[in-house]
Amino acid sequence: MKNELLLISIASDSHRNIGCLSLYASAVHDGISTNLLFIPRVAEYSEREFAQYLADNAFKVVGISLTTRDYYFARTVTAHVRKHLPGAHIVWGGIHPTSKPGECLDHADSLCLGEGEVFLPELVRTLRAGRDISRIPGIGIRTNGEDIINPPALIEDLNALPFPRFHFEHFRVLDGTGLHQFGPPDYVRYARHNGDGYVLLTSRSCPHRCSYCINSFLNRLYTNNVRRLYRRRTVDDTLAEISHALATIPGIGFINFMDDHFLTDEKWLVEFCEKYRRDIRLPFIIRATPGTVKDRYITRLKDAGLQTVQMGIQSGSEKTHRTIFHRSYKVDEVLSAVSVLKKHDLVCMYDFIIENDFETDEDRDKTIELMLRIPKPFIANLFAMTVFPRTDLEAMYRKRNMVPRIDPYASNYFDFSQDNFYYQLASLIPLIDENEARRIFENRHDTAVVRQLRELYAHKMAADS
Ligand code: B12
Repeated sequence: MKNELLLISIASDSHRNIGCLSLYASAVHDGISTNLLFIPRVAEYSEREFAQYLADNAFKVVGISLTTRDYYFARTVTAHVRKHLPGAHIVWGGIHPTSKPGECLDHADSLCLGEGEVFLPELVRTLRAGRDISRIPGIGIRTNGEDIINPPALIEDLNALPFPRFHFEHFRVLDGTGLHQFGPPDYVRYARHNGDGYVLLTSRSCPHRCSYCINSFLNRLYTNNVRRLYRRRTVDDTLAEISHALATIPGIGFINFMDDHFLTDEKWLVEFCEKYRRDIRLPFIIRATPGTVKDRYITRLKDAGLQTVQMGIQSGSEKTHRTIFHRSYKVDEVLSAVSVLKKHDLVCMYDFIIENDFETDEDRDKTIELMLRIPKPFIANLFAMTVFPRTDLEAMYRKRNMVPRIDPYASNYFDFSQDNFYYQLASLIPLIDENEARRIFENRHDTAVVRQLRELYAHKMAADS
């Protein structure tokens, strides 16, 4: 059947929707005629163009992928599908429907909780055959006012999944220039910060459950029905995906591994470095956690092409790590990791959660003290704490009757109170002279110094814009 399924990604400014791309590959592998539509900029969305596209194609099933910040726009798109393609079955999937099925069932005909590569082809086949969809693992539906939510099944062997494919002829993008075929220029335009990079994952889930991360919820969601939550693809499967991408997408300049923990398994790393160096040879980016950065790993990875490491440091307060974040990092561990990365002359990006309602100024001082000890150059990614639905952090807020300042449905991690002393100083530490930064920090109770910091920060903001 032609044009049976339409998948819609509304991730802002991004075609790097790994989930959607993987679903597309699985549906096509299953013989389902599928189109993938990117709507990367809400402000450029046009109902008229979208309606025309729906009328031209008459899809039977429309799948929308959403995170929490996409919820309101997903509702708009869904309402337009209902209006312009009334017979279509609308299924929502992604982290938001997985964590908040109730409110999503107010809008979608069905939901996919958890991973969708097995679910989606099964849903399409079941609908095609006119059979009952209510027994599909991981489905959420509402019948007669009652929500049926089936426990999701986890995909045990990631290598068995077909890897993402950029079938440009079946990809569309709807933006300010209208609805058109997705082409290589869109690949670069909607790459967020990644330009000509190719983004992928070698693993899924996470052995840790940091309170602010969605894995603190997902680990609970799957606990009862899986043997092993953290799964990693083989090196060969990973490299086959990269080789395929390089053969299909023109001009890829680097590879961006999005795994939270790239450095988990030494045997895997040794094989990876050998084969990546031999077969791919492009610069690459990884993410790591302080406890896993070891000189012998980084030496090999550097030799294979490692260029950038992003690492979540988050706070300089061990108390915050232990009692709020539920991750057991020691300052010494962080300092040892940053010195290894410095030694190998890598581009270093460190994440810090600067605005945190549970911290005292004493904790915040510790973060600044730690930042002052990190060898430069480094890029500081500063975040204000965002509390996502169903995370352990959300439970902590609820327990203490506290309301987070940032709305995860609307804002983002960068939405700071601009007059925040710690945020201003932390933004400047990587950029200004160390003694100057130290002087400001040590005189932080002096109003003239605070004023001076504000001016320096305003100057930086003006330069950035
Ligand atoms: C890679 C990644 C990114 C990448 C790519 C994002 C993307 N859209 O794919 C980049 C760097 C661009 C990114 C950016 C951001 N991210 Co991000 N990101 C991740 C990360 C680490 C992995 C996501 C992933 O690819 N998973 C693997 C795929 C296979 O899983 P999946 O996406 O969930 O999709 C599967 C299922 O959900 C389901 N499914 C998904 N969609 C659909 C649709 C249908 C129809 C069906 C049936 C099924 C289905 O099937 C898929 C395949 O199994 C997650 C953490 C995590 N563990 O998920 C955070 C995460 C998704 N990101 C998050 C956030 C907040 C952001 C940012 C807002 C950060 C910021 N301030 O800029 C931006 C927003 C990006 C955007 N526009 O969407 C949060 C979202 C929390 C929430 N409740 O919304 C997460 C969960 C991290 C966290 N804090 O815990 N991110």
